[in-house]
Amino acid sequence: MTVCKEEEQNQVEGTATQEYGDLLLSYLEQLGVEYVFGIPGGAIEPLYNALARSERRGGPRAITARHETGSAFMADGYWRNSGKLGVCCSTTGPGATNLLTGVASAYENNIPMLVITAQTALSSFGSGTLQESSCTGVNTVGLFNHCCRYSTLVSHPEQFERKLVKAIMTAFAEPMGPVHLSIPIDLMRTTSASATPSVDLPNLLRKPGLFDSDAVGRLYSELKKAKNPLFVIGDDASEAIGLILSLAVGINAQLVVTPHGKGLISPYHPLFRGVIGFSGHQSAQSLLTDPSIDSIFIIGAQFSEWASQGWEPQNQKQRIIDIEASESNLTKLPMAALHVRGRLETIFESLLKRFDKNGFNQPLKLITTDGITVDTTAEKLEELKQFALDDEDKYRSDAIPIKPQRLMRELPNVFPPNTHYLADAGASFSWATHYLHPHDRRIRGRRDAKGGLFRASLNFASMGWAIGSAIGTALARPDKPVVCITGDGSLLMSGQEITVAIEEQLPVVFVILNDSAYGMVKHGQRMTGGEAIAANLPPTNFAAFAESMGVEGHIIYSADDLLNLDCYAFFKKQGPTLLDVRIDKEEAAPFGMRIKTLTKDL
Ligand SMILES: Cc1ncc(C[n+]2csc(CCOP(=O)(O)OP(=O)(O)O)c2C)c(N)n1
Repeated sequence: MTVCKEEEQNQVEGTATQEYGDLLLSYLEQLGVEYVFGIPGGAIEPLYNALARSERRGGPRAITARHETGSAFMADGYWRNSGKLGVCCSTTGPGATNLLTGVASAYENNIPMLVITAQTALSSFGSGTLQESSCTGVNTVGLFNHCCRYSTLVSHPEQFERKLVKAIMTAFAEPMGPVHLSIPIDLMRTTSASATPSVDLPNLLRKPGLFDSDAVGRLYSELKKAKNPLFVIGDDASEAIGLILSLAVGINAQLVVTPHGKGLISPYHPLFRGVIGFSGHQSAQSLLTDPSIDSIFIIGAQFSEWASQGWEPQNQKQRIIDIEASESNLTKLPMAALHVRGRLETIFESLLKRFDKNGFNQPLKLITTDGITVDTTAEKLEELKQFALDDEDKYRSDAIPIKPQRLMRELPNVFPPNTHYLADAGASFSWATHYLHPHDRRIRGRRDAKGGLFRASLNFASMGWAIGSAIGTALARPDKPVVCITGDGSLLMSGQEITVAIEEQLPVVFVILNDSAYGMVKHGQRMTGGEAIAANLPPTNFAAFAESMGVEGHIIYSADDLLNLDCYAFFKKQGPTLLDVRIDKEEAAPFGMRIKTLTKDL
């Protein structure tokens, strides 16, 4: 362990270096945050000095990304899988502007994130100093104002703690999202009176178990009388998913998920009927308008374009009951017959208690129509699938080059059942939503709050999100296998982040759908009759690219090439693996519904 001279001297004198950067990190430590993602440089150096001191005493440490947006994607993945605040930082000027896309993505996906950017020294404002980022230069507070719930300049030491606490509380308030502090270099290196937080933030952030008890009473009656209920589950339901599944089994409710909610429920769950919305399953979508369904319970779902495509909830309003912790979700379905607000975990606990007392009317027997008890072993799982896939023949095809549909079918067969999959913007997301069905054996019961096995960043849909986010996921969950599915275009945009997985010795597997094209754009142009322009990419050997970085790389041409690899071994070593999959370029991903939206007339 190396201790810098100044600190050695301080230790001799019994004084520890105590700057505002140290105070900031003490607050993060109080919240259990382990990492600050970013790239160093000039004006942010005082924070990095504090990070070095923090790392030496076992506090939060720096993870160095290769592009600042990658660091925001990593912070996003870290939050989604640890439930701890995502934190990223950059220097002034180009560091801050590079960070913007990742922060905007977090804003659109309600990810609580603390964004620290360095600011020009206060005394230099207006002087045209290098990378000036104040209101007289490229105004970074202004830039982040449009994609953060709070964006402010800390212009006096006495504001520091107040603004930091306000920022973190705002990040976790509804709707959650990124917050930005612009901290001048001179202020960050000012000695603070104390490096100990004066506010007990974990206590302040504790979410009360509040809910609207009258509405829950009405919800109970609706659940009790529903003969053929449907649960539509979104990703905000994750904190209560085990309880929700217990209730669904109790009242025999069919289950569909939004694209964001995919991964919360086993595709082989006997009540699961598929994904609605973008790239989902027609059989799931048609349940939304099926007249035999008497009530549609929408739970923790953001009804953005991705989920609602083609469905007009106003036509079903008397059947819709919306159960949400987030007001912003409620605003998407104002026409619902009943709105139930509150913490989902508390609501479902309360409902289950009532059912436990009064009994379920029609519990699902975990028995099939043939009288066979449901067997959830991997061999039997595929038999239980109760929703229809498009192009089943391609899902099972042995053709070379491998069909992307077949690739998605085989990934869960070669990777462990508890693998976390992240699918990138582009065709990856679309293929995975429709065809990737991890062998998740969870049927009901209390579950890990962050237990989803599939993630995508839909609303902002930035290419490269999955690459950074996979690294954040692996840091948050070192116990879980992580697989990132991405395109060659996204890899050429953000593939440099793989070197972070090397440095951090993270066994993430990157699966590249290599079609020498911006595939989604290419096929979108074809589907809409547009010009075939700007969508081709030069053929690239990504396995060789991986090897140039010292990463194990394999080229996959066929299903057999994949099945012959020992993919479990990839997770037993310290560092990433890359699979360069040469997919059939002519296959168009199932994103027809998106095309309908893009070509809609005014
Ligand atoms: C940062 C960013 N730039 C542009 C786009 C628009 N876009 C959406 S999908 C796509 C093509 C992605 O290509 P690739 O990563 O190769 O994936 P594929 O669709 O071929 O699987 C593009 C350019 C985007 N979503 N994000």
